[in-house]
Amino acid sequence: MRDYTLVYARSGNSLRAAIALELCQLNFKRCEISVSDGDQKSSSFLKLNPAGYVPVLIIKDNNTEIALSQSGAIMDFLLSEYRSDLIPTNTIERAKCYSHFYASISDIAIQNALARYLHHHEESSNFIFQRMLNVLLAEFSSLQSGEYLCGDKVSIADYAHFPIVYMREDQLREMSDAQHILDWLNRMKEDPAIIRSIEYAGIQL
Ligand SMILES: N[C@@H](CCC(=O)N[C@@H](CS)C(=O)NCC(=O)O)C(=O)O
Repeated sequence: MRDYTLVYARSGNSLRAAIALELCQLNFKRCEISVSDGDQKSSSFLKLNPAGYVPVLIIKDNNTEIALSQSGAIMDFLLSEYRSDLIPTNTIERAKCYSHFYASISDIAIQNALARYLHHHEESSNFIFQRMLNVLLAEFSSLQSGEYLCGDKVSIADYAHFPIVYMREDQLREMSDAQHILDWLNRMKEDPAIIRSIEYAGIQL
């Protein structure tokens, strides 16, 4: 019998991990920390993740305990284990789906964070934000052929993308070419797992 604890803050990457846990309908403990108070730099947290980032999923399995960092790894682990219906079985379909998944947790998430961290440097922040939007628009161009990123069925790719689209909803509303992304966002917001996770880990900018 495994025991799970999510160490998280109100943040996009934490929301991704929370969504994965909620999708699996697992009983898990929640441990919220405050990034603005610097809790992620405390010695107890650094023992879990020496990089000092949330989220961390603590997995206790019999006598072993693993602290798993990286929201993408947490989501991939949990959905592979408990919700493999959200991951295509066909290897080509799966590769296409993971291309979206990795874009969300690498290119988009990193540029989203940098645009936030550099808000005192308006020009640099806007430059990075525009680059992030370009990737986002490219990612969601596939929505023209279906309701979700990998076709007509929701998948791990949609759940991985949700946090940053949700976070940036107001900015997307100001754009003339993002209505299809907002429509997707509204569909995703009806998902019970997303509703539950937003309650404790959600953040909009
Ligand atoms: N690639 C990591 C990024 C984690 C990350 O950047 N976490 C942020 C919150 S969203 C954090 O802990 N920041 C603390 C800090 O910058 O000191 C993931 O997906 O989990």
